[in-house]
Amino acid sequence: MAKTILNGLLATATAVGLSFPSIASAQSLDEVMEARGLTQQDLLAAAKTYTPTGGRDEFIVFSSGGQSGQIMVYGVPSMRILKYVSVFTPEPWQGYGFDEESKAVLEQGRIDGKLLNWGDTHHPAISETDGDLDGEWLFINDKSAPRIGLVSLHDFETQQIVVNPIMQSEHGGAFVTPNTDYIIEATQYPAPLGRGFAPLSEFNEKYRGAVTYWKFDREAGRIDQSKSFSLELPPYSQDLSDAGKLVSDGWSFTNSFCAERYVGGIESGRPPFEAGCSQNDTDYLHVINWEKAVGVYEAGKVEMINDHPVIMMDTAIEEGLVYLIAEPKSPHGVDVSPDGEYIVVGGKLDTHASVYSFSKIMAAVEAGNFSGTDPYGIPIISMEDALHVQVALGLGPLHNQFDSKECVIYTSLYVDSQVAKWDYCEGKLLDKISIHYNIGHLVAMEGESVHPAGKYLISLNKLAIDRFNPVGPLHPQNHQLIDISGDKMELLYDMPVPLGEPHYAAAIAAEKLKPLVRYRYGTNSRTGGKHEGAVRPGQERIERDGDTVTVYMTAIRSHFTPEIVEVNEGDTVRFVVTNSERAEDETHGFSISTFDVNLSLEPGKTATAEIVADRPGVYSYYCTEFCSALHLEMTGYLVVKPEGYVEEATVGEEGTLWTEADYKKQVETNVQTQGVIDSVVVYITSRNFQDFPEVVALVEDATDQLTFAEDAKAKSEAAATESDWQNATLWAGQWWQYQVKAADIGLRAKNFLDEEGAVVTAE
Ligand code: K7E
Ligand code: CUA
Repeated sequence: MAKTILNGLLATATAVGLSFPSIASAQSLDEVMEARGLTQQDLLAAAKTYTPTGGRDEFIVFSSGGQSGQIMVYGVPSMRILKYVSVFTPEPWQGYGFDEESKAVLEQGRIDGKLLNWGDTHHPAISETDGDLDGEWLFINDKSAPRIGLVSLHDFETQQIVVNPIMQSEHGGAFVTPNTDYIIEATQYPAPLGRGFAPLSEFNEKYRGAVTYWKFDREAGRIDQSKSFSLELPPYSQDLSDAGKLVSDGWSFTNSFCAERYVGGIESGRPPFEAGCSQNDTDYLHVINWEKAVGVYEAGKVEMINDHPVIMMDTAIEEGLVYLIAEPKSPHGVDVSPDGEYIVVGGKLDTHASVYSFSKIMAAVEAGNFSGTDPYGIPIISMEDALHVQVALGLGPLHNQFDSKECVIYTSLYVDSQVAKWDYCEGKLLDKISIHYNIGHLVAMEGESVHPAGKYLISLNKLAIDRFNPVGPLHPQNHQLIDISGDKMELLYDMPVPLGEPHYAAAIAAEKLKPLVRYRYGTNSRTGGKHEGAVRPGQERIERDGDTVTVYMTAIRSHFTPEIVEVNEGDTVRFVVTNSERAEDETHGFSISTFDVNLSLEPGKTATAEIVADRPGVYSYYCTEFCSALHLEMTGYLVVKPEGYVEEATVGEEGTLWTEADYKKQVETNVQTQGVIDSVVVYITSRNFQDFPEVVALVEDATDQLTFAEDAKAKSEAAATESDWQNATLWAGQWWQYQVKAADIGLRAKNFLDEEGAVVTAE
C-alpha cells in the first residue's frame, strides 16, 4: 500500500510540468451541429454561456429558494450553481441545524416560543453603499412567518434571524435603503398588530398592516432591534416595497392589493377572497417618508406593541409621514428607477405598467393637493397628479428591472409569458421576448442599484412544463438567461432548479465579492467572532463538569485528537471541534453514528456537536468530507459505559506486532519520500512563488505538515533507541503520513506555478 502511493507520487511528480499539445477533436463544429440538430443560433448561445474548466463568471446571482427556506447562489453567464445558503431551514451538508452554533441562529427565529424549521424565502437584498451594491451582506425575508435573515457575504453563512414583533405575515421585504441604514419589511395579510386575536367581523377596526424599518448596524454586522420601529398601516394587503434613492432618498414605497378590505368565506357561501379582493379598479401605493419617521420615532411619538415602537396611523398622518396614490387593480412589483425619479408599478390585473413621478408626488404633497382621504384619514394623491406615463405592455405585468441603458426597463408579463423591454421616460414599448412559462420576477445585473450593469437578464419562471426531462409530477423550476446587450433580447439558456420556487434574485458583479479563503483560527462562523472552545494542536483535552463532558478537539488530515472518548451513560457530551488546517478547501466533517449531528469544519472554523449519551454502546465518529487518502481512517470511538459498569484491569492486544525490520523498511520509504519533497521544494523556491498568494498559502501549509512530520520522526527515533519497535514503526508511519500530505500540497503548488507560468528566479 505504502509503496503504491509513493510510486503514484513519483509518477505525478515527473508528469507535472510536461505539457502535451491539445489534440484536436475528431469532429468538426459542423458535424456536431448536424449530429445534435443545432442551429447557428444555438451555437452562438452556447458560446456566450459556455465557461471552460477553471473559468469564472462575471456576475453572481443570489436567488431566493422559496419553499426551501434557502438562497441559491449561481454564476452568470454559465448558470452554474455554486452554493445553497440555508437561512430558515436546516441544511445537512453545511451542518446548518446540526451543530450548536447554527441551532442558536435558528433559535433566534422562534415565533411566540415555537421553533420553526420551515420558511418561504422571497426577496433577497444585497447591502448598498450610496445606492450601489457593496457585496458585504445579504438580507432575505420569510413570507410565511414575519422574519428577516442576515447572511454574511464573507463566508455565505446565515448569522442572524430577526422576528417581526407585530406582524402575522409579511411579503414586502427585504429591501434596503441606499446606505443600508434600514431594511424594509411590510406585511402581507392584515391581522391585529402584535399577533393577538380579534374577530374577523372587526376587520376594518382591529386588523392592520404595517411596515417595519429594521436598523442595520454595519459595524456590528447585525440588525439592531432596539433601534428599529414600525408604522401602522390600513388593513390593505401590503405587497412589495422599494426604497427611494438619490432624489427620492428618504422615502419608501409599498403597494397593496385588496384595498377593498374584503374578507372571504367560501365555506359559508361568501364569494372567495380572489373575487372580493379584485373588485375595485384601483388599490393603493403607500408613499412613506421614512427619514422623517425616524425623527418621529426618536421623539417618542410611538405606541409600544410587544415592546416594539409603532408610529400609529393618526400620528403618521399628523406628521405627514404617509400618503396614498391610487394604482391600477391588484398591482405587484414596485421599483424605483436608478435616478430615483420614477416609481414603476406593474398592474398584474391591468395590462399597464404605471410610471409615477417622484417630483410630481412631492409637488402634490407640498401643495396639499389631495383628492380626499381613505377611511383611516390618509391623504390620497390622485393618479393623474402623480402619473408620469402609463404603457400597455400585455397581460399580467408583475416586476421590473432596469438596464444600464438610460430609460430602459424590463417588465415580466405573467399571463403572456413574456418579457417586455420598454422606455419608461418616453413611455414606449421596444421589444418583447417569449419565455417558458409564466414568469414571476426577473433580475438584471445590479438592476435595482443606482448603476445597473445591463448585459444579462434572468427570467424566474413559475412553470417548466415541457422544458426538461420529466421527473414526476413535480417539475424543476426554470431560470432562463436572456442576452440584453443588443436591441433585441435573445434567449440563451434554460437552467432547471430542483430547489423551490424562485421569487426574487439579486445579481452582483463577481469582483465586488470578497469571500474568505479560510477562517481566522478558531472562528465561530455564526457570530463571526472567536469561539470560546477553540484549541490549538497540543491543547486538546477532555473535561468533565458534573454530568457534562466537553471534548476540546482538533481535526487535521487525517485524524481527530482525541480519538477515543469514554463517558458514562446519561452524560451530556459536547465535542467542540476546531479544524486546524490552513489549506484552501481542506474541510473536515464530524458525525457520530446515530446521534443526528454533522459539523462542517472549514479551515480555521470551530463548531460544536452536543449529544446526550443516553444509550450505552460504542459509537464511531468520523470525518464526513473526503479530505485525504486516509480520510476513512479519520475516525474515533465514543464509548458510552453502562450505568454501574466497573472497569476490569485488562490490556488490549494489538492486531499486529511490528519488528525492527518493519521499522527500517518504513524509514527507508520515508527517506525516499523526503527526496521527492526536496525536489518539489527546489522547484518551487527556484521560482517566483512569492508572487502567487495561493502558492504562498500552500507552502505555509506544507511547512506545517513537515513540522508535524519532524515531531513524529523524533518520537519514532526515541522509541527505536529503546528498541520499542512497535511504537517506533507506528510513529515512523505517522511521520510518513505527514510527508505524504506535504508532498501532495507541494505538488499542487508546483502544478499551479506551471499553469500560471511562473518564472525561474534562482538556480
Ligand atoms: Cu413571488 Cu416578489 Cu413574493 Cu412576485 S413575489 S412573483
Ligand atoms: Cu477529514 Cu475526511
